Amino acid sequence: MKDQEYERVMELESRKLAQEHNRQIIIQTQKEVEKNNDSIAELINNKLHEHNIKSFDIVGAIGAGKTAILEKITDILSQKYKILVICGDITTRVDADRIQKKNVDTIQINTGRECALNAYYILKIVKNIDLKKYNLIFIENVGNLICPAEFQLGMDKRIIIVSTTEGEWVIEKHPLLFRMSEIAIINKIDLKERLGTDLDKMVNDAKEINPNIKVILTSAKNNEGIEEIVKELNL
Ligand SMILES: Nc1nc2c(ncn2[C@@H]2O[C@H](COP(=O)(O)OP(=O)(O)OP(=O)(O)O)[C@@H](O)[C@H]2O)c(=O)[nH]1
Ligand SMILES: [Mg+2]
Repeated sequence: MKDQEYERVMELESRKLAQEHNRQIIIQTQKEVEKNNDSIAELINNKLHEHNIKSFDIVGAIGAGKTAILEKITDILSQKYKILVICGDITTRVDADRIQKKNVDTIQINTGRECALNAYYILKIVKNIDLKKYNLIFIENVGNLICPAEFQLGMDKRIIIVSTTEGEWVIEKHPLLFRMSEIAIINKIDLKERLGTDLDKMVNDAKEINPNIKVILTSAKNNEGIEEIVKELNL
């Protein structure tokens, strides 16, 4: 999208921000966010490409290990790249504080009652940071396997994370996000035996739902599969 279009959305957004104490305006804005989400996402992606930034959007079940995996991969990647991690949660900045220890910049978004981030949140960040500072952006979405499907965030690739503790049916029950993702991580394989989770079924389900998806088995606890994720990012 052209710079003019970017400026127009920025201007619109600034005006909304100025009015954010007006309840009625906030409600209108929410509707507009949903309507315009995809075009805002496209705009964000173009802006990141202009700055040669590669970007990844991580979604997954609550507690599947999104932050744990991010801690591990940023630990490796921060030796070579300048990284920003944006974390979405209903409340607290626990995840951002955890990842910040890995020598990367972090921004925590608290969504309140909303069960997913949307492009509007990300636009606010993109327009307020110096993009020249970064080569890589990761977003950890709110832990949820349903809501994030509604909102593209303007990242290059989506990574979905589930784990052995959610049971072997978790993938077949949530096909949409698997269809929309490029990489599927099945984490906590160190617990597979103890839980009796049928890992083969999980892998097969992911492949059946999306034959193009790359499935990676990991244990963030034991560092298994972490290098494979880094390789698959194709940086
Ligand atoms: N055994 C085991 N535990 C893990 C693994 N990965 C993460 N955990 C643990 O699982 C719990 C949740 O991990 P997080 O990384 O916070 O998960 P999350 O997906 O970011 O959670 P939310 O952001 O709250 O949705 C923590 O206690 C982790 O230590 C793993 O591979 N094996
Ligand atoms: Mg987390």
